[in-house]
Parts: sequence; C-alpha cells; structure tokens
Amino acid sequence: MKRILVSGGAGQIGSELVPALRERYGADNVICGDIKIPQGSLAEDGPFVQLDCLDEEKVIETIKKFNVGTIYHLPALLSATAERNPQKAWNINMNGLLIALEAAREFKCSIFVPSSIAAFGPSTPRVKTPQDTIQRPQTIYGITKVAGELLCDYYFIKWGVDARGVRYPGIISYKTPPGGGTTDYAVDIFYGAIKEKRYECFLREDTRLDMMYMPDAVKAAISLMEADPSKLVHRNAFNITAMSFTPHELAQEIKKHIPDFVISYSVDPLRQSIADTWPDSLDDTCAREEWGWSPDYDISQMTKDMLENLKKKLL
Ligand code: AKB
Repeated sequence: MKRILVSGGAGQIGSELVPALRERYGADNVICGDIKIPQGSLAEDGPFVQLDCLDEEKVIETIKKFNVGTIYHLPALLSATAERNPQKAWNINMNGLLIALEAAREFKCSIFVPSSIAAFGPSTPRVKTPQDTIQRPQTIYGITKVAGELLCDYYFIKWGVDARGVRYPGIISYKTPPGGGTTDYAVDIFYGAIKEKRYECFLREDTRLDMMYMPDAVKAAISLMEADPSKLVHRNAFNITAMSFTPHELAQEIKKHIPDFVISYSVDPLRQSIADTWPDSLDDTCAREEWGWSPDYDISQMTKDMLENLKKKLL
C-alpha cells in the first residue's frame, strides 16, 4: 500500500488527523512529519520524520523513503501571526505549498490542502457565503489561502495532480491548542471556563463566525480524500461549516453547564479587524452534494463534549 504523509502533523489539526488516519489505514502507513518533534504518541505510535516544509530535499526524500501516495499538507501561519509577519507567512504558506505540489506532481501523489474562511473578504456576501463568489481578502493569511486554492486548481488542470481542499472555519479542539488564529477565542474560552470560571474575550460579543468541532474537521479531510473524483465539480476548496455563533452565544451555551461563568471583553484591534472581514456563515451545499459532507456536532453537542474532555485533561 502507498503510504500517507501528514506534513505539519503535530499542529492543531494534524495531532488529531494523524491518529485518525493511523486507526483507519494502519499505524505504519501514516507518517507524521513536523518541524518540531512532538511528545508522546504522534512520534511513538507510527513513523515520525522531522520535516521542515520548506526543505524540498527532505520532503522528496521522505516521499521516496516511505513510498508516499497521499499528502495532507497542513503547515501554515494562521491569520493573526501572519499579519504580524507577512513575509514569513508568504514564505511558509506559499513556498511550502509549492514544494508540496511539485512533489505531488513528480511522485503522482494525491494532496489535501486546507483553505479557510479567511479566503473571503469584506466584499464577499457575508451571510450564507456561496461556494463560488467574490474573494478579495485583505489579510496576508487570506491572500495566501486564495492563492493556494488557485495554485491547487492549476496543478490539477495543468498536470492532473489530484489536489483537494476545504475552507475550514474556526476549529475547536481540546487535545492541541491552536496558535495565532483569530478564532482561537472559541478554544481559549473553555480553558478559562474550567480553570477560573471567567474569560476575557479579544473579539466583540457580537462577532459572528463559522466554527467546527475537531472530529468533524478530521472527518471532512478524510471523506474528501476518499470521495469519488468523478463526482467532484469543485476541488479547491469546498465551503464546509458546522455552526455559526458569536462569543456571547458561546458564553450562554457554556453557562448551561457552568452557571457562574462570566465573560468580559477586551477587544484586540488586530484580531477584531481581521474577523470583521470574514463571513458570518458559509453555504456548504456543494460539499454536501458532491461528497456527502454533513457535520456531527452543533454548538450544544460540541460545548458538552469540550467541557467533559477538557475537565479530564485539566482537573
Ligand atoms: C484563524 O483564525 O486564523 C484560523 C482560520 C479561520 O483559518 N482558525
């Protein structure tokens, strides 16, 4: 069997995608690659390679050594970090992707590349944002995501590279924290709620954004890569969503479990200005029709599960 390489495998999504793929296809068949050596199971339960996505030789060597047939390419600087260092963000998000796509072309690999709600901008229709619409983002992260979508399409159209992707909303998870994103408040709030019964939010209480619980994010990546290619009209990248809420609404949901939880607001101008250019909610009809996308978790199921699991981890 051809193996799977998850590059950026020790990050927020990778650290849950790698175990799910190992469970499904066998631990030896899934290589976790990351610039940092992770503690524990990611490096111990199956093959691990220390891999910088900008190191073309090492990427090629890894693909050859492990007979890789599918790449999940996850390395990226997220929106807020990217805005603080746009040149570095362009380098990692674009040149890292180009190296992965070139390797996919040369070694005939399928490749999954995540895009984001950040690929939209202030001139995009905000509510039920359509699959095909105006994409004029004003953040460097969003610009790399649109360029990445187009580059993946280009590799498919010009060379037949089997590139596929989704536009992820904010991802909520308890195993590995996100880093440097605008939607990170929706994870941090659970740490605050459990540890101190309070949380100071860096976005305004009425900032509505799409979100998704990690099990659905992992399911989306695997289902799309397993989908029948003849059914895919769109490839890079599918709108997907699971829920859309504001910080105030999430706080109300948490209060159902922790009645004395208190949220306060201290708005960070950078992250607020980024969030203000993103959609309120995406229309994911194409993903539903073309490869059967359907999320399992809404806001109440996610909140209950997050609190249960994070309590076990923290208390
Ligand atoms: C971020 O906030 O930067 C990410 C994203 C929406 O892509 N979570």
